[in-house]
Order: sequence, then structure tokens, then C-alpha cells
Amino acid sequence: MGIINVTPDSFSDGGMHMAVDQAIAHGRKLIAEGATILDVGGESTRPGAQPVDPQEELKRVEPVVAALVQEGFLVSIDTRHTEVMRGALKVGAAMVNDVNGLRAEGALNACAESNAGVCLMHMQGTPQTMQLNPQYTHVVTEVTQFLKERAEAAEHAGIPRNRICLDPGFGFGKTVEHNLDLLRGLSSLLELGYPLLAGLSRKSVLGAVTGKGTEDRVYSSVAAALIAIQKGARIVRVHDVAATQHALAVWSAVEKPL
Ligand code: 7PJ
Repeated sequence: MGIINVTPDSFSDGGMHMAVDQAIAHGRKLIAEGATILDVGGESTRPGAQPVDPQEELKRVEPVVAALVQEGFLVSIDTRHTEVMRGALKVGAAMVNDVNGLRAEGALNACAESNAGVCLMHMQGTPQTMQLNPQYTHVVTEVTQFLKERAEAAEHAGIPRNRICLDPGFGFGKTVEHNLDLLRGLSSLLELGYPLLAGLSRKSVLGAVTGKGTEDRVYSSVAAALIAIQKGARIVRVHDVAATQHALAVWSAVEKPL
């Protein structure tokens, strides 16, 4: 899964139009590099980021989703907001990726009424506050329990089991140790019986381990993606598709000889 952010660059005059064109071009590039799914997001959920009005968010992502769907690509919409889900599904998004685990009002129903896949992610707190003081007695157990409950809620709302995947939410209300514990214990989440998605790309846990800034986390991101796959993840959400693809080609050749 390749990441596409649609956020207007406040330093250029192009504004929204340019952001949309750049996002579409980036999507084509990620597909050429080997991505299967394009994850389009219009709101930053990085720690401390300010929320974006859902109407503004939809204005950003809708033309990008529509264009990439038209080109025949599998598009995922990365949003916490029901109206953004509905808008993206209307123009053909194949998957809803919600860092909030479809907890917004109407979100479960919006997905149930579509044929889209969903990714239910764990987050402790909200993006504004989640990194202030994350606390768990046992992070793997608590994340597993949360995901189990959200998957049950999704099925209860009418989303069939075979359209659900789960994600422990690396970096979302977790310390460095919590993130490492979760990655170490990732395979125990397989017991829930759903495919797992993992997103570690360029995240601060990798900065803590390597001492490198966000632009210098490609190698560590590839390592983290490979570990996640080896521990049973079926989808990895990454910025650096080509680099990840090369690593996974080696893994794949070893596990499934040519
Ligand atoms: C994730 C995500 C993740 C899923 C973001 C960032 C923050 N969706 N959206 N899993 N992270 N499913 O990329 O640094 O880990 S936004």
C-alpha cells in the first residue's frame, strides 16, 4: 500500500489544484514501483496535527480518488470522517482506512452500505493528545482486545468478515517501547483471524532507533516493513514503494522459491 498525501502546499501559489495534480502523478509513480493499493489521505494525523474540516478534506481527496479509480487502480481512503468516507466511496474507493477504527457516528453504516474493504486501526487518545502520556499495562493484549471489539462491531453492523483487516496503529498513542513490543508480538494478533496491515514507514520509532530524521528513514522503514511481513502482516503501508518492493521480492523468493 503506497501512501498519497493531498495537502495544499502553503508555500506555493498552485494551492489546491497543484496538490491534486501532484497527488495523481504520485499515485501513478507508486503503481509503477509496485504498489497494489493507493492510500489517499487529506488530513494529517501525525502527533499534534490540527484537525481538518471534513468538507475541506473531501475537497482535497475526492478528485484524487476519482482520477486514480478511473485509471483502474485500487484506491483506499484514509479518513476518520463519515462524510469523507461516503464521498470517496461514491467515486469508487475500494477500501476505507480509518485510524479511528470506524468509531465516528455513521462510519460503520457508511462502510456496511458499500462493498469496500475496511482497515480498523488501534489508536489510544486523539492525534492532538495521543503522544503526551501513552499508557498500557500490556500493550499487545490491550491492542488485541480493542481490535477484537472493533471487528465485532463492524461485523455486527453488516461488514462481512472477509472485508475486514486490522492494524495495531504504530505511533498512535504509543511510546518507542510500546511500538517495539507491538512489532515483536505482531504475530499474536493473527489469532484474531483477520489479515493484518502494518504502517511503520518513516515513523518516529525508527528515528528513535537510528537517530535519523524523517527524510533519512528509508532503510529503517524497509527493515520494519520486512519484519512486519515476516511476522504475518499481509499489507504494509509505505512511502517508499520501490525500496520496499525490492526487499519483499527477496523475502518472497526465499519463502516461495521461483
Ligand atoms: C497509519 C495510517 C497506520 C493505517 C497513518 C503516518 C501517519 N493508516 N495512517 N496505519 N498511519 N492503517 O503515516 O505517519 O499506521 S498517518
